[in-house]
Amino acid sequence: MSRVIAVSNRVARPRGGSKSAGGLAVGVLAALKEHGGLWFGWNGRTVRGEPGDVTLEEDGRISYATIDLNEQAYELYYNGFSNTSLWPICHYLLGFFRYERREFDAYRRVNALFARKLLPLLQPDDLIWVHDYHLIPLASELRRAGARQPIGFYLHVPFPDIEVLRVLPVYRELLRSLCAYDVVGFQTPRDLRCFKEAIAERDIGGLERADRRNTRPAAPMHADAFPIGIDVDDCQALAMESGEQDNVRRMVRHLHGRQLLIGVDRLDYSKGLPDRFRAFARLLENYPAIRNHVSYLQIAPATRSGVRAYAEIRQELEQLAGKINGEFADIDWVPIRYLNRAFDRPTLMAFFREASVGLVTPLRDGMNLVAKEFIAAQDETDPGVLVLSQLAGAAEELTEAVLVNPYDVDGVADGVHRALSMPREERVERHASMLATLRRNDITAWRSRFVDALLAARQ
Ligand code: ADQ
Repeated sequence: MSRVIAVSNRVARPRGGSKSAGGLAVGVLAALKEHGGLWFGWNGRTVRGEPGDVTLEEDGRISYATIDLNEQAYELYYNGFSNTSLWPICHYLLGFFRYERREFDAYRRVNALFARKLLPLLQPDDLIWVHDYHLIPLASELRRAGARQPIGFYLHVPFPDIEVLRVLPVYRELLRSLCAYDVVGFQTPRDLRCFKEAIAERDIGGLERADRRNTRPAAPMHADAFPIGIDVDDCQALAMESGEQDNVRRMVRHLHGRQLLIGVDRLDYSKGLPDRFRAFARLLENYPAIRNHVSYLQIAPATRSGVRAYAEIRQELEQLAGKINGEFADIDWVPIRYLNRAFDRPTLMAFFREASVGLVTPLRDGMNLVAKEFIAAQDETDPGVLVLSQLAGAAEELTEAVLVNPYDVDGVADGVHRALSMPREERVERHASMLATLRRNDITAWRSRFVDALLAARQ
């Protein structure tokens, strides 16, 4: 059987099995376990000078190969081009977009470094699966260095409409790099359509296919939608098993019988948290009868603290939560509890199960696995309701959620109110239908479809 070689910016080494590995890591690890394989990427450490040799660690059938990155290269490649140019473009958030040529140069250099370090570890039968926007040029770099194996790319974030993409000065170069892959995968049919439209412009795909013929037998690039799923049974089991944990019981005790609204996100401006906080305030304003009967718990640990916009949003949220609590709190009631720290998966799943409403309102999201985990964690006989942004990839599958436009503060408030008052029969029906979708399209389906596409590319 062919080995699978997963490549991503960071290597997520699991500590404590499925209890600690989240979304993407679960899928990648399962593929590596089944086929045997290697996970290659950055180890999370920066160094002053040149990065040293690859560190190899074995764990059963999986090897982890990691490298350091130079401090300055990391700053330009990761905080710079990846997260200040590409991330905002892919999320249609042009107010956060900035472009610097030297950051793009560093991005290319880090991709070339990844290719150089990975090449000696490859075997002829390997299938290479590259993850996410940090590594778009990796296939061209690997081909240039002589790799002949099938190489696939999976984009976890949205692929933007061509008119948004055109804001990026180097968009053509990136499109050409994408066409150097044998398989290109997106979250949703919408992303796929946007990609096809973009490469049809000036026949970028055709040009690149002609280039590829010089290095390896020509085969048409296979582009498709592979919506990422979750391990439904695992989420369900964790939610049920963890209900008696001390932190879960403490959380429930403090509700004093109130209905729980929950949000769990990385602290990221694309997740729509300030608008969500405002929508919660609007809910209390527009529906005063529910004051003191609901409690909103928002969990959002900081990420990407090297990017200024991420520090700013943290401050904005602290101020907003303080203001809303100041305005609406009572002597026995704090409306919003905003926790700036991470919780392990068992605790999160148990929190989801306790909640009447799951709030997932990103301004744009590739998929959003929290939406799917929330559904999986519910008690099927008395489930909570998902209030979901129409602009998340998950909304294309979870059509029985209460769908809202995250920019429409009154609309979100109405959606939450509707969710809070939804009769049990309707909740059970909607939940059952979404759970069936999640089972059909779970994490195993996702990775086996992608690996099959890579195998087909070899033929
Ligand atoms: P993310 O933007 O990180 O991922 P998401 O899909 O919501 O977003 O979360 C990924 C995983 O992280 C989930 O398993 C979730 O439980 C966990 N997680 C999120 N917030 C957490 C918190 N506060 N504490 C602990 N765990 C938390 C990117 C794309 C998404 C896409 C995924 C997978 O932006 O659109 O769904 O990749 O492809």
